[in-house]
Amino acid sequence: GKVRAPTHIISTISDDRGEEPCYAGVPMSTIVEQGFGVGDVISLLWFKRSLPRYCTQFIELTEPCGFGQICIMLCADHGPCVSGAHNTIVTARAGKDLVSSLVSGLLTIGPRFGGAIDDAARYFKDAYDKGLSPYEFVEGMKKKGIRVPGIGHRIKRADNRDKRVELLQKYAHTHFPSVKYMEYAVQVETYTLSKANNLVLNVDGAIGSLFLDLLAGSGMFSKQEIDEIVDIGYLNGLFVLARSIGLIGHVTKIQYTLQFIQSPNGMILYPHSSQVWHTFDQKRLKQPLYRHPWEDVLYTK
Ligand code: Q5B
Repeated sequence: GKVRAPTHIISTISDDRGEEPCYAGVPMSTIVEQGFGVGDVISLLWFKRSLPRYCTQFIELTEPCGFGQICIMLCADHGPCVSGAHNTIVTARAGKDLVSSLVSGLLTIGPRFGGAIDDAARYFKDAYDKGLSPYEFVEGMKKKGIRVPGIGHRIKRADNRDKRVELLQKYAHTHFPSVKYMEYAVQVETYTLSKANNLVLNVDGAIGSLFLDLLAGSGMFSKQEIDEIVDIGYLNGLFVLARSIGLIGHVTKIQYTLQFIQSPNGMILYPHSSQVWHTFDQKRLKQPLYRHPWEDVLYTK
């Protein structure tokens, strides 16, 4: 009989062989006709199922809202001074292209900056499921020499909370059937704030704990599937996806061609809106090669 040659790749999330591409079995036309959003597409391609609207809206933070979109919108940018944007700007100013500038910023995402979501979910889940008090959890982490992922921020303080965290919490309180993991994270924050003023629940910790609530509360994942998602680590992808929007913004900007027309009185600028092109924001601003000032470096032996 026929023998199937062994394949080199296994794919379960998308298929472009038929008349139209499918995401987790859902044809593109259905996605468009039924008004799916980015959160729905993330649900299909990351979790291989259509999640309820409140979940996808959380991803999107749209109205009516899904978790994914909320996360994406709130994490899209946080100014030029954070690690990722700084790298992207320096790279663009070195004359590099969009993709190089983008990835140089993305490469800074990790345990300290933006990439603490998966670990926050792992550690909060483990501590909550084991019934550890915030004191036992935080002091246990300290003994192991591990910083609590999702706690702490360079500029946010107890008296200057992160608005993004508040918005995510508000959304979840309104739409999620249960916010037990987030409430646990808040109890942890209460304890860490008694130690230092900047040990707030940060945006990574808020998303990590709330995603646990989303997975547990949606009723669409078995306990084993939740453990696998948390174990594999999907959630930093939300920050990567979102921050790519901001990083690209730091590099590129849509600019209108200005047509110079000579008038009898001198030069007049007429915006010619039909011609639009992308140019480097940093180039548009005529920013030179970046060099850090000596005065800002402590040279020491
Ligand atoms: N301490 C975030 O630290 C930061 C502690 C802690 C126990 C902790 C730090 C941290 C965990 C990782 C995390 C996500 C590095 C942050 C983000 C996105 C962003 C960024 C933006 C955006 C800040 C001073 C003392 C030391 C430490 C102790 C600090 N954190 N203890 N658990 N978690 N957090 N990252 O201010 O006794 O003096 O040795 O690693 O969740 O990235 O906007 O900037 O959208 O772009 O540099 O929001 O918290 O403080 O390192 O000088 O530590 O606090 O052990 O104690 P700092 P350090 P001691 S959100």
